[in-house]
Order: sequence, then C-alpha cells, then structure tokens
Amino acid sequence: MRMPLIAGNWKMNGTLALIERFGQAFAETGLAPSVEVALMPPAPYLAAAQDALGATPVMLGAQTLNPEPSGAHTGEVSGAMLAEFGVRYVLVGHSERRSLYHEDDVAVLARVRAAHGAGLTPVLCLGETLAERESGHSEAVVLSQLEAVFDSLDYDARGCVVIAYEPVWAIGTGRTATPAQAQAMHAAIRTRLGDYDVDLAARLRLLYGGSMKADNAAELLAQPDIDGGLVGGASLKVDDFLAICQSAG
Ligand code: G2H
Repeated sequence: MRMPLIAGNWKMNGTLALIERFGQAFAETGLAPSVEVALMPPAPYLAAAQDALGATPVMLGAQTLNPEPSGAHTGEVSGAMLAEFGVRYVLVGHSERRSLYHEDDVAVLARVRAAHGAGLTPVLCLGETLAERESGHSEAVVLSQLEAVFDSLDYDARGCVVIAYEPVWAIGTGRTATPAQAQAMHAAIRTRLGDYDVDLAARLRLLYGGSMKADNAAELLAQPDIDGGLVGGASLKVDDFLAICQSAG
C-alpha cells in the first residue's frame, strides 16, 4: 500500500552531461509503475533536468530550500522557485545541512513549513552520529528529531511528509546499516508516528539512506518498514541507480 520511493541525492556533484545521460537511460529503460523515482540534482541543473526527464516518469527533487519566500538571502533558493521548475520533493534536515550549515531542529521545522507552503513534499531526514549510536542513544536522538517537527504540524501537514532515516555514520562512508539495524529504527519511527495517528503511521513512507548501493538495496528494501531509499553516491552512476530503482519495483 506504500509505494516505494527511490530518491537520488546528487549533493554538490554531477554535470549537464550526466543529466542528459540519466534522461536517455530512463527514457530507454522505463520504470515499473509500482515504484516512484526522484532525482535531486544541484539547483542550477533543475531546468536541464526538467527537460531531460520530462518524458520519463522520474520526478524532480531539490536538496534544500530557504524558509523565507523571498528577500535578501544571497545564494539561497525559495520553495516557490523550486516549484516553478516542477520540483515535487525537497530534502530537509539532511545531516550535511545539520552539521555543515548548523541547521538545528528549529531551522528544520521552518523549512518543512516552507516546503508545504510552496506545495512541495519535504523529505525529512533523521539520523544519529556514530558517538550517539555507540552510547546507546540512537533511538532517542532520531525520535527527538522527528518530534521537533511533528509536534508542531497539524494532521494534514504530517500526512504530507516523507521521512528518511540516514544514520550519519553510514553516509558516504561505504558502511551501511545492516538490514536489521535499519528495520529496527524504521519500526521505532513508525511506532512513534502511531502515537500521532495510527492511519498516518501506516501510510507515511520511511526511506533508508546511507551507502545504499545496487548490491545491498534489495535486502534493505525487503524490510517491512523500509519504503524506499535516499541514495547519494550510487545515484551518480546511471547503471547503479537504475538497478536500485528496479530492485524497488
Ligand atoms: C545518505 C545518502 C544520501 P550516500 O542518505 O544523502 O548518501 O548514499 O552517499 O551515503
């Protein structure tokens, strides 16, 4: 009942030529109707991605947005601007934004609200550091990041969020959470969502992120509470990303 979503987060990588290659590959290969795919290139590539992917079922995503609708925010991009390029999903609270750009829970909530205001679906990223995992606080950290947003949203807004669990120690490190570790956290997130609303918990999609690759995707995606993937490094390789999308379909 939850359609899997595979989202490719290019981070600050890629080229126009790579966008073209993805457009061609998805036009040739197609996608199973049982899976949703989104590509999240850097913002300057959104127009080219809109053209290259327009004839394919691949949707567009963005990597961040500013909470304000417009104004003196040099270098920033608003939700309305993303929407003009056909963007459907936007990452919020990615661990790199939290750590490198000091986006705290308050900033994350503001961006979730801004995404909703622009008609975008935020992909809310949650995850613990290695130190937090080793000290036995993983679940408390992740659930508190979730509550910092969900406690302040109303019913309709809560229903328009995709959640991505990405253990910080697994991001770009080649170290992947085991399927059992990932499933355990996803189950904890879904249980907490059930405290807000049982129906909400049953229908919200929970993605796993953290060194998901062609050779580990199927096992991760087979877990009952994993509804897709947030894929970084492997989303820059056409064949690998296609293989991950196919293992979700
Ligand atoms: C982490 C992911 C996408 P990577 O969720 O940001 O990155 O697959 O490179 O670990």
